[in-house]
Amino acid sequence: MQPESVAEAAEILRSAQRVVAFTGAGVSAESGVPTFRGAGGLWEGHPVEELASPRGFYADPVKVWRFYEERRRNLANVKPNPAHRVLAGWQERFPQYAVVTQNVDGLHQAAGARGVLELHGSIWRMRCLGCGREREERTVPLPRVPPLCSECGAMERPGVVWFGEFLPEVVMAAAFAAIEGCEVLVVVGTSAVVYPAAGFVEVAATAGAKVIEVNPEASSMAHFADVALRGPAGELLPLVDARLAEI
Ligand code: BV8
Ligand code: ZN
Repeated sequence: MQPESVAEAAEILRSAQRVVAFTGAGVSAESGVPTFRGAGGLWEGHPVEELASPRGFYADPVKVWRFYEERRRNLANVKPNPAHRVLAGWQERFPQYAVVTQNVDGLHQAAGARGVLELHGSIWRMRCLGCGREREERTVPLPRVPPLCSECGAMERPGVVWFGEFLPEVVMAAAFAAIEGCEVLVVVGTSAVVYPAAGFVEVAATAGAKVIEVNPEASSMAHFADVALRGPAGELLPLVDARLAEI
């Protein structure tokens, strides 16, 4: 049985030319990656400020690195789920398409998505605090924590955007352009409470885009949604994709 909203979502997408998928931690939930907020969330019991902010890092780099190492270790064995695969597949379907994610797990890319705009960076990237060198590092566990730059010997930090830090300018500009110009914004698995990313939903809606939300719960941007698919993305996105193939 397909919820009526699946048919409505497919109808909105059917003739769309410019589509953006905007995702949060919920799109990776069915891959076994804990979300941030809600029961068992990553921030639960963890003082966010101490673990995902520059001040927290400089106060105790080893503690923060241990937090990121544990997430890298958990992520090393997870695979993309059907939601990631549908969103990657849509790059063949829509002439203008972008995946804009708040996630740092790299699962959209692992599912085959290209040109993914990572607003909050990547847990697989490191940045040297001395010379600024950035590198991809997939080794788990790291040979040493905190890692040191092989060029200048200074300490490296995770290549993610912490609270109180600006989002990467180039990525922000590309995301803004894609979202401002899209006809349909598919918002998948985000509570939409972290800014400036969350503000993208209002940008799209104000620019006249149709908004489809895929989330078991109503996010704080749900009032912008034209259609709400209230359930797990790993189940609902394949239904929308199948429906698109029929119409
Ligand atoms: C900034 C990377 C300018 C790290 C993250 C005071 C001082 C300074 C700044 C602020 C301030 N007050 C407010 C701010 C702005 C702040 C902010 O927005 N805070 C919020 C919490 C109020 N933002 C910032 O600081 C940003 N920078 O503003 O710079 C500036 C500079 C200086 C001074 C002032 C301003 C930087 C924000 C980036 C932070 N980094 N992550 C890391 O990962 O360790 S944010 C973190 O939250 C993750 O990236 C995550 O993606 C993001 C958003 O969370 P969600 O993805 O939405 O995940 P969540 O768990 O919340 O929700 C999951 C959803 O999935 C739920 O709705 C659930 O129902 C749903 N779901 C569950 N299962 C499924 C599902 N959906 C579908 N299918 C399922 N199966
Ligand atoms: Zn260096």
